[in-house]
Amino acid sequence: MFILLATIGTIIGCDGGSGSNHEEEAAASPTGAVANTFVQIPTDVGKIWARVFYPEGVNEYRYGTAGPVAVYIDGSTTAWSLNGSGKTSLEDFEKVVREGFVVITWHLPGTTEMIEGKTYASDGTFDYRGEDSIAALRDVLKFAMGDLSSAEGHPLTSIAPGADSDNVGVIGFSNGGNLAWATLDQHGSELSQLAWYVGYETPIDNETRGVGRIHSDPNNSTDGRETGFTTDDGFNPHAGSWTEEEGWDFDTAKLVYNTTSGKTMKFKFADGTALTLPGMIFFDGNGNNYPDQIAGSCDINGNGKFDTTEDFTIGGNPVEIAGEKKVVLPIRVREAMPNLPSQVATVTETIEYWSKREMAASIPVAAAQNPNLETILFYSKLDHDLPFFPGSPHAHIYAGYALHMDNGLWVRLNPARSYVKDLFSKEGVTIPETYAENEPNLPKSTVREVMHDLAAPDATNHYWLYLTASMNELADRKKNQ
Ligand SMILES: [Ca+2]
Ligand SMILES: [Ca+2]
Ligand SMILES: [Ca+2]
Repeated sequence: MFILLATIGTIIGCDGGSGSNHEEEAAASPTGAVANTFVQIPTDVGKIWARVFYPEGVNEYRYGTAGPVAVYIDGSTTAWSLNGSGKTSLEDFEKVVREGFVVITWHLPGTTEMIEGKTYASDGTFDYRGEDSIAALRDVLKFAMGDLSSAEGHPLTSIAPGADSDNVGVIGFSNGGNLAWATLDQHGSELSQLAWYVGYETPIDNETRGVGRIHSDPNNSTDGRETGFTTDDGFNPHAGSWTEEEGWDFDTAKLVYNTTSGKTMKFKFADGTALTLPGMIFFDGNGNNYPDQIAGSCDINGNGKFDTTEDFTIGGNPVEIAGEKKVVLPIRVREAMPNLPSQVATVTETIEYWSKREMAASIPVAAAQNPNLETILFYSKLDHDLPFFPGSPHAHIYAGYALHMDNGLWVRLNPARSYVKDLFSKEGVTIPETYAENEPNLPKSTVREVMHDLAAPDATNHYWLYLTASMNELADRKKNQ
């Protein structure tokens, strides 16, 4: 099966981005020109298309004739484009290259798209970021680290001569972070040269997702929960609690699967097809065993949030298991609901699915194989994906931080202020005064209760600047070791 992506926009290409700031910025390097090329990487699951962005001039790398390499992994559960995606544009990559990096983006197996009239089809079968995607990423990383040449027999340095195989890192963009860590878990011994990891608000495990989703906010223009943000009201009032020790705990008796309402659940698959399941799965706030909604929303009283007296519907992830299209729920939800249709993954299938798709379980294994890996976990007060459990602010960031600390990895919550300031000033933006400088490797007990205070201000418009600052800091640390 191939995944067809629409052609998106125009290639920004070698002539760089737009805006006067970029012209002035060129003073830092002779031209700041960015080149890019498409390349096929031979992997265990066939040839995978990748696209390499690099400085056009041989002396324009971060450290003169040499510079770090960043491998990008996009978020969501589906495929992404070599031409940029919703939250990451080619211009974002080009800004990173102007900091002296080589950036590699790539295709999941079974992904096909057309860019400027040419078709790019990665071999293999799209597997919703499972075993084949993990194998493909391993080999893309080996290409980045100079251990593997392209399908045409060319090493990365034949494209980008300054690519430093000792200074290679990964950008785990949102759910992309889970694929990164699953790969380091399964293939860490082959990837122990990987120097650094930058994460962007990755949902660390299936349990923290029980809190709801930002995109479920019933009204993006009102601040229903009075948090200071208008878009974080997709909070599940029946979520219960999350703790580092106990994980997710909630009242399972509130979970209901009702098939008599005439309502259905629709799930979209990567090949464009949809699976419609009869009935609805939901937390039953008012205890009537019926999914109460008005115009498709559980916000019955229209106050812009989901109240404990209102219902809250549960979504799932689409996947194919042994050729069958299925929907996967959070493990504890699935365990609490034995009588679901056959299109919902069984408990065993659910556990198997998540074992390859959440970084919580992978960090200890990965850390043991690569104890020198250094990480910056970037997050802001307004998380782009998940609200947080009351009493456990930004639990899914904290959980990742805690696992780094527990397993002896160097880790920092958000980049150093100096790196942020540098990039913001290049863009003509003032660094927010409230930006917190968090020392690396702060004890867990120091950060646990104050994760919200330590978070960057709302980064809606600047997340790529923060990510680039994080990459600059980690690459420089590696260079200076
Ligand atoms: Ca809202
Ligand atoms: Ca109800
Ligand atoms: Ca409400």
